[in-house]
Amino acid sequence: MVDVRDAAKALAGAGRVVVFTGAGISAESGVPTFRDALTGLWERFDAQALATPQAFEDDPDLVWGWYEWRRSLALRVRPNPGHEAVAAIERHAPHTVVITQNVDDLHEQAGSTAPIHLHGSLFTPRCAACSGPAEPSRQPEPEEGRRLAPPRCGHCGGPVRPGVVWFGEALPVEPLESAVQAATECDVLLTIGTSGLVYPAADIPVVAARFGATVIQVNPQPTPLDEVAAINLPGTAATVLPALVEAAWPPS
Ligand code: BV8
Ligand code: ZN
Repeated sequence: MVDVRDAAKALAGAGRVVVFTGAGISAESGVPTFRDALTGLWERFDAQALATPQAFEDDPDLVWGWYEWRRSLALRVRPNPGHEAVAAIERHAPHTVVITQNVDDLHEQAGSTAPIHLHGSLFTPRCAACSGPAEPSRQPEPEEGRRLAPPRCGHCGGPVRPGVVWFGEALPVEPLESAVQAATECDVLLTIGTSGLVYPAADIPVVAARFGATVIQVNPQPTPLDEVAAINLPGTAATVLPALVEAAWPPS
């Protein structure tokens, strides 16, 4: 088991905490990461190529079908002990801000109050033409996935698109500003399950370190954030995080 004592000491002593997460925290719930090869209808595609305005323009049914498959999967899976530990940190350390790159709602399902979604959500579709909100479907999608024509906007008839940030698109201003603000003010930043390769999100742990925070990384693999982190915990979210919380706040 990874030695979490130093990390637990830093966490228990922190006034302000930021928890920054990527796809790795949802891996043990059964949600593929962006590093994992795609399956089914999309196996011959690269996630980074599909998650673009160009791909949606070229083949809207393929891309809409992919996001509906991911939404349906997110509805089927459950938060894991990693997500639950993050919610526990919020209870023990009231000045905690959760910032995620994930578009699933597993942090919310685990009890996290208001995680900042830097890259949007699978549950907030909108019109690609007038940006009017659209109702997310609750229908299950077939396991192997399918092409699916995007619904039409009830207001202008335009195609509905996923409420996520695609590569080449600017991040929504307010969430990004709140995330950067929290990073400049925190004493400890926990970065969990991210490869730290996608910008500007990957700058968040760097900003925190630059403003004097202790950065703690939880990841079974090395990443470019190894250099930024004062403490590296080489393990999985669902195994390391519960141990870290128990060491930081031993049950009385
Ligand atoms: C923009 C939503 C400009 C959609 C996503 C600077 C340098 C280089 C390139 C750029 C740069 N600035 C901008 C760019 C371009 C680009 C970018 O960063 N490209 C990279 C790839 C080189 N950035 C953009 O395009 C951004 N927009 O720059 O706009 C602009 C400005 C003004 C006006 C117009 C335009 C937009 C980026 C957001 C794209 N959308 N998601 C969707 O989900 O479909 S990004 C998406 O990929 C995720 O949200 C996430 O951010 C990223 C995947 O990364 P991770 O979450 O880290 O996951 P990954 O699979 O990579 O790694 C998993 C990790 O977990 C691994 O390390 C693994 O070891 C670990 N792990 C595995 N199992 C476990 C585990 N850890 C713990 N426990 C486990 N069990
Ligand atoms: Zn519209």
